[in-house]
Amino acid sequence: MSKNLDKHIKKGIDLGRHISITQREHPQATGEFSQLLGQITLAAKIVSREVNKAGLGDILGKTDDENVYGERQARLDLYANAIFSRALIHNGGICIIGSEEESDPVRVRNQELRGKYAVTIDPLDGSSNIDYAVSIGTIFGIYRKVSPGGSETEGTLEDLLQPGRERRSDGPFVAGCPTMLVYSAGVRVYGFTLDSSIGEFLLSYPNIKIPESHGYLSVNESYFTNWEEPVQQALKELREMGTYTSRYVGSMVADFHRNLLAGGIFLYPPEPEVAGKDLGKLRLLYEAAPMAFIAEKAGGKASNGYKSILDIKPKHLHHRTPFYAGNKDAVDLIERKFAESDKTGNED
Ligand code: AFP
Repeated sequence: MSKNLDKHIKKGIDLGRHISITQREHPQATGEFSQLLGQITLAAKIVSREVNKAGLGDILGKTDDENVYGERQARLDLYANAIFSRALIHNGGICIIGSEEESDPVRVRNQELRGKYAVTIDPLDGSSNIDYAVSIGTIFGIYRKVSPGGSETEGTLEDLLQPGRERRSDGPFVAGCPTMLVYSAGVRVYGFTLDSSIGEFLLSYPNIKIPESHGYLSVNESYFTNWEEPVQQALKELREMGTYTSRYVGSMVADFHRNLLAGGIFLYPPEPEVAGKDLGKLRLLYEAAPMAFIAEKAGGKASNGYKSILDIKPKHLHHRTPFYAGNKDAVDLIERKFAESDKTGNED
């Protein structure tokens, strides 16, 4: 960001104005990316409104449907998926969406609506917490279309199965108290807080940097005995350092967001002997890669124990990965423990 533009990025400016100022950094920009972010913001506001009044209507609870992972879908999951899909398809300038709630990608068939971006989305992460007034949120990721034909042609799987490093922008939106939207377009990480009285996201964190060497250890410790030794040892050492303490919500957007601001590490290790969890639980495309992008842009790190999450090329839409993200020193320690162990590594 040039110094000249920098002076306009002050706390309190609204997201729309922020997007238009930062767009001036890119003289070649056509405004399509800004339009896409605008649509994501609009959908985030609608979902936030629904999440905050959940309980009052009939939107709580589970449906009889299951997603592709065999998890029962919550009503609010499906609602959020529908709101984001509609906002993105109709006015987002995208060619394809990969959603955690859909087994197949959704292609934009209408050429007039189609644009040069591909989006991945977990419409409501932490949805098993919906009924308990715990913060939940959306995780989105934006790639440029790489399949041939530009916006003349429909998006393909190739547009979605790109390593995280190719991402154009990522962010979580956390619907809680307060509701926040965090995003990075590749340089800084910005945080906006929703002022519900005026319905605008206002800049509250102009340049988020994850603190170093202290904070929270966020992991579901009930699986401890299922983890590999390097993870167990690293956690033991982190605890012994005395600068880390434990906090786990069980809603990654909330855990990760707290650690981004206060420091710490979020872990979802593999459980090699547990069916379906040999690579952990988190999905590379929808959960791990967008959070890794934010972690790295905020000066932290995200790894699968062996290499950066951003360097893993997804094998398929629902590829899972072990995930360790947060303070650089804590993630380095985990990588070191794996490197010292005699494991050959679960490369990806
Ligand atoms: P849900 O969206 O099904 O609630 O899953 C949330 C999540 O992917 C992530 O947000 C949590 O950190 C993690 O699962 C919690 O998993 P455990 O219940 O195994 O700790």
